[in-house]
Amino acid sequence: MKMTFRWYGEGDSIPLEYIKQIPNMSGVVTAVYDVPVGEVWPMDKILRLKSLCEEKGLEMEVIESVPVHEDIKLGKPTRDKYIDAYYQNIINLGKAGVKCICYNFMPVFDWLRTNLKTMDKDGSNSLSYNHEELMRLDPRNLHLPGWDESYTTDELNNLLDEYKGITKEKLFENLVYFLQEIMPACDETGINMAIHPDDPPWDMFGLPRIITSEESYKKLFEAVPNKHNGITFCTGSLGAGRFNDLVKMAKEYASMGRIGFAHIRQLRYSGELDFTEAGHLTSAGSLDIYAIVKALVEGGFDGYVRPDHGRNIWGEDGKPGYGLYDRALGAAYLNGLFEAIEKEIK
Ligand code: DNO
Repeated sequence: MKMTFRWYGEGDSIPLEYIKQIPNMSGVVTAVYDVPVGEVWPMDKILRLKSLCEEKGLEMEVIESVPVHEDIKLGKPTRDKYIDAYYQNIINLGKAGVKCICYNFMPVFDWLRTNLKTMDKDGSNSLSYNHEELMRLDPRNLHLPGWDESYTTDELNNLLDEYKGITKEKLFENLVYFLQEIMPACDETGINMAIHPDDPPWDMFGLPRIITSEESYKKLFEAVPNKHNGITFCTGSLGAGRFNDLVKMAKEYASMGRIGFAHIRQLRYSGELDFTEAGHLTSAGSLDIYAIVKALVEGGFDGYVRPDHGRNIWGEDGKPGYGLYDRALGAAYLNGLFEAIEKEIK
């Protein structure tokens, strides 16, 4: 495995140097953030990011994310021009030495939480999700914090209307269409696409979500068998669904060579659908992180890993989920797990 760390580009308050100082950091996971969704990322912007990383001794082999334009998810006639741009992005990123692209296919919203600063009794705080609270929100007048993309109220309402006819089946067909169109760019560059699961893994505000469970992956791999059609195994997203057997899934998809990227994060269940994010250690939450890492290693996983969402600790007031300290602790813990398990298995 290669240990990596998410870095939000030049706007990130965490210096690359600090990231490099975390033991075993091979590189960062980043993106070009100032080009509108659906457009081609200029080569000079990509190369600038890469050289900033390399100056600090870090690789830039994983991009998270190249966002997918809503017209592609909606299957609108305009999708083809956005797919062409996506195709070109893959080619450009391949030229810059990128090996893996993380993306998602969630309609309108990326990950959703109801509280970004849930206090723990130890003084740390983290993200949490309360289903009833979410259900009480008016999707037509939403002001949830933490989205990767924000819309004006009008834009949001128009988009929600456009999704009215989009069933899960239709959305899945649109995903398959997109993947089939871009796979030649992956064959050419060797880049692995790694779809991020829906977070949390159930429908939101009547919008379909399709990457949620074992059944989704079965359909996904059957529909697009190309080896570059891979996944981001995100323990926190999939793990929010108690129906998911993460150990079994990790082993199975790693053995199939489908896991390009692993996001490792911990959560603590507080209700059937409710959870609070926690420190990465197994004993800190409800997911058996040790067993998941073991399953990955036993399955022959050799992709990228990053410690996902950390808490705010030691007085840090970081970007929600993406402060320095707790993610660094998470990386150290994961490094230890991987080393121990890999040596044991050999
Ligand atoms: C949240 C992240 C997601 C992820 C995207 C991938 O912390 O894991 O925002 O980057 O869903 O496209």
